[in-house]
Amino acid sequence: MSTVAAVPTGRSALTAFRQVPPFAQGVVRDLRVRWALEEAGLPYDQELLAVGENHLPAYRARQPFGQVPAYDDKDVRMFESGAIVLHIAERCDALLPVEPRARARAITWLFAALNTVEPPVANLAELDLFHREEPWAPLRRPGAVAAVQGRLDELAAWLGPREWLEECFTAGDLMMTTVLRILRDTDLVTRMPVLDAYVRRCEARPAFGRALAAQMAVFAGHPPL
Ligand SMILES: N[C@@H](CCC(=O)N[C@@H](CS)C(=O)NCC(=O)O)C(=O)O
Repeated sequence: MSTVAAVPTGRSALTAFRQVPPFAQGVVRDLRVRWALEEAGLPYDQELLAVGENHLPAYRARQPFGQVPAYDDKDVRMFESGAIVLHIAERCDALLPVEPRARARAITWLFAALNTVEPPVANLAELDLFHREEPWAPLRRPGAVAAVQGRLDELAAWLGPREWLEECFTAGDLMMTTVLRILRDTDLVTRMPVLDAYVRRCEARPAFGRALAAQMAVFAGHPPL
């Protein structure tokens, strides 16, 4: 019996920002959902939010933290990019293997990306993007870099000569790539040949190209902030 859940009957819709500062363009977290939908071959609509609209009560009823993305496929309304990607992945065989053990391993990597690698990465990004001028920033940064480097070393040691985190590309690779991309303004990933090649391999997937182009097209069509 197949473990692939039924494809949602309704067309999916995700929320995204109409405009963001240049440093965020191409890494806003709706990219993860767009990529998953592209890998799954599911068409989707986008609901674009103006700055501040994400904090209105109507939106918080959908996303309690006022963040993007939120998601709706007429079957279920969701928030949290990881949960949404997993939901989509469970409905197609492009992102999660059908074999139960391989499927569990792929889900493991999805959580590892979000729960083990992303926290130090996001901490460093916040420091660099939002607190760079604070007097305490230079004191904190070395420790923040060391925490990221530790995770990157461990990830590179796992990957070694592997093409993907497991036997084939899965939602785990999708999520890990979007996390590593947050470091794009540093050389932390690009100076590590294993990780640099891995990210490039994932980004070379046509579905990623379509997802990125779709996010960037929104910003190109709206006046800069
Ligand atoms: N854990 C959330 C994080 C979402 C998130 O941080 N979204 C950012 C854009 S990438 C956002 O909406 N920021 C606006 C805010 O927090 O006010 C997820 O993965 O969906």
